[in-house]
Amino acid sequence: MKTAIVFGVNGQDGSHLADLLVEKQYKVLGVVRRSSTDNTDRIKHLLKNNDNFNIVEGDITDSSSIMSVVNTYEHVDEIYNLAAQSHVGTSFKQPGLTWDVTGKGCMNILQAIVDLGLHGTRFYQASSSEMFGDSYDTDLSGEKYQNENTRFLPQSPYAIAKCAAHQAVRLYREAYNLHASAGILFNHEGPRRGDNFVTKKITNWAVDFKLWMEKHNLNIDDLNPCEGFIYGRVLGESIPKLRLGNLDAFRDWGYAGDYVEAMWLMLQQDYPDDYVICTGKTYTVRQFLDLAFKAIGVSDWSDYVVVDKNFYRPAEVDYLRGDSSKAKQNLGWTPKHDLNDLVSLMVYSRLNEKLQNHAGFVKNI
Ligand code: NAP
Ligand code: G4F
Repeated sequence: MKTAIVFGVNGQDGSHLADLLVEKQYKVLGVVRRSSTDNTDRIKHLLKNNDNFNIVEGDITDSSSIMSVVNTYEHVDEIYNLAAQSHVGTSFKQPGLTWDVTGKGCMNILQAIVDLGLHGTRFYQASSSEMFGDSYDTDLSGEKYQNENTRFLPQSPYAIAKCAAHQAVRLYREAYNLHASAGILFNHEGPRRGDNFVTKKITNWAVDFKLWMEKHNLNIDDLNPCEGFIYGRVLGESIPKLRLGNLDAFRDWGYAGDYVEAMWLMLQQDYPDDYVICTGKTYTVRQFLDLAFKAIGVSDWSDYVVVDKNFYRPAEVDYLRGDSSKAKQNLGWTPKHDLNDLVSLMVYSRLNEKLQNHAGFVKNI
């Protein structure tokens, strides 16, 4: 039986990857930071039902903690580093912490692999399209894109830390002959996405808005949007508007469940390498809003959304659209879901979650 260690297992991607590895009959050890409250919501279903899935406490900023985690199994086939301070906006407010976790944390794991002499262990690093920042290439039709050959021009402390980690993977691969690969993943989302990323913030709000209208038996014509609130027919019936930052940024959004398959495929190759993983299509946040509101039956969201400068970042990444031809050719990987699927999935699972929670069911999406 193959063994894998997943750092960041309770995050969005970590939980999808753990599902995939368990399905492939791996014995999986997930690493979770200590928390004063329960932080295992996304992996509860695995903890309950699977003997081949276990978790252990650990922190990638602490080398001794990594050493003891990595030593748990006699032989580790694969180590995935998905742990990070992963919010770009937060990285401007906590640059030091972001550097320690998102940058140095990766180096700590690589060094542990070297120090423990784990030459048979394969390593995956979660690199990011944020590393491209303001940089792009242009294809023959004049369209902008980024691939493995596009230079990095990071625009946030997060992206700088990811670039450092990415370079560490290349160096350790060359210097120590490690089977270490990096997936340069473009934005990927789904029902398990953290609540403060833009897609989740929008789909959660849209569903809550729909349920609020239903609860109070309101139609669009009954609504009175003014200042930061939307009012209903009677006093006390109100809901705060959705507050967002820059609506004009372009992102290449895919489904997280598809992207973890690419991570696994990278570690099944004879040779380690770096791969761009994306859909190849790009949309603005504004277009994402259109789709999410359409999914709840609202054609014009402009009265319900406030553009709030507090959600702007000191520097923005304006345009991301990937080209994953290399992954298609070498890994046989292509995304299975498009943006319409993604929006439906996020909207309907939020609806499900709200209705099931209401009826007292346990959520497991
Ligand atoms: P996420 O949901 O924020 O998960 C990050 C995970 O890292 C969480 O489990 C978090 O645990 C853990 N973590 C944070 N600090 C840690 C520390 N010091 N030691 C150990 N674990 C720590 O992020 P995600 O969306 O799943 O992304 C997974 C990885 O891919 C991240 O490295 C992210 O930067 C990268 N990435 C993501 C995307 C995307 O669009 N999702 C695209 C490109 C790259 P807590 O729950 O305790 O915070
Ligand atoms: O959802 P976001 O916070 O994702 P962002 O910044 O693109 O980063 C995500 O994808 C990266 C891969 O490219 C990952 F490496 C990273 O870990 C993370 O998963 O923001 C998307 C866009 C940005 O342009 C942001 O300025 O949405 C814009 N936005 C507008 N209003 C907002 C908001 N973003 C957030 N989080 N919250 C808002 O209210």
